[in-house]
Parts: sequence; C-alpha cells; structure tokens
Amino acid sequence: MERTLILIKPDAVKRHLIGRIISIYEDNGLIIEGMYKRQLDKAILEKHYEEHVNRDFYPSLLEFMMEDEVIVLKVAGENAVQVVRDINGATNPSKARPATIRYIYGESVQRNVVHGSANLEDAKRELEIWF
Ligand code: IDP
Ligand code: MG
Repeated sequence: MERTLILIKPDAVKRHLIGRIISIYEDNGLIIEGMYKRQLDKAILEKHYEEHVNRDFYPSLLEFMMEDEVIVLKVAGENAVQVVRDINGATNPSKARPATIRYIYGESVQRNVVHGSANLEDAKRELEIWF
C-alpha cells in the first residue's frame, strides 16, 4: 500500500464540490485514511510549494490557495501516487483527459481544483507537512 497527499483547493470548496470529488477517489479504490478542513497561511504554503518559489505564478498561487479553506486528505492504495495523478488529470484543465477531475471541474491552469503529490518522495515529504 502506498500513501499520498491530496488537497481539495479553495475553488472547489467555494463551489461545494467536496463530496463529488471525494467520491471519485473512493470510486477508484482509494482509501481515505485522514481528512480535515483548514484555512491555509503563508507558512504552510511556503513549505508545500517550495519547489515553485521562483516561478512567476508563485505569489498568485499563494493568494489563490488562501481564498477559502481547503480539504486535506491522506489516501492509501496500490500505486496511490500515480493513481491520484491520473484521476486528477493534467495541471492545465484544457489539456486534461476527459473524465479526470480537472477536465470536469477545472477553470484554469491555476484554478484546477485539486493537488496530488507528484511522486513517492514528494508524497512522503508532503504527508509530513500536513499530517
Ligand atoms: P501540479 O499541481 O499538476 O503538480 P505544478 O506544476 O506543481 O502542477 O504547479 C502547482 C500549482 O501551481 C498548479 O496545480 C496550479 O494551481 C498552479 N500553476 C502551475 N502552473 C501555473 C501557471 O502557469 N500559471 C498559474 N498557475 C499555475
Ligand atoms: Mg506539483
């Protein structure tokens, strides 16, 4: 069993999509092991998004992630890291495969509904930050 981190981002929380999104992960066999809702601050986002600190979209990304609360999920399953990335779809919803969460609900490359850890190493690092 592998574990990974999912965030349901403020755009989805604002649009009352939490239940629909969690259903998609459960329908794909993932087990929800931990879950909570919280308002983010700069300190936790700086840790979570440290790889992006020098990107031009970074300040705007932090603003967006503090727009409303987020849902934080620890999920487990076989190949969970890749399974979640596949269910989420491409970062840019206009390039995401049909039936992915970002294809269905994403509004823009920034407002793309969900986060999933990129690889096993990131999953371990991120789960330590959030749980
Ligand atoms: P990922 O979430 O698919 O792993 P990353 O490249 O790690 O994508 O980017 C982190 C987050 O930053 C994205 O999910 C998205 O919300 C935002 N983002 C990424 N690229 C851009 C961009 O070019 N413009 C605006 N926001 C972006
Ligand atoms: Mg990423």
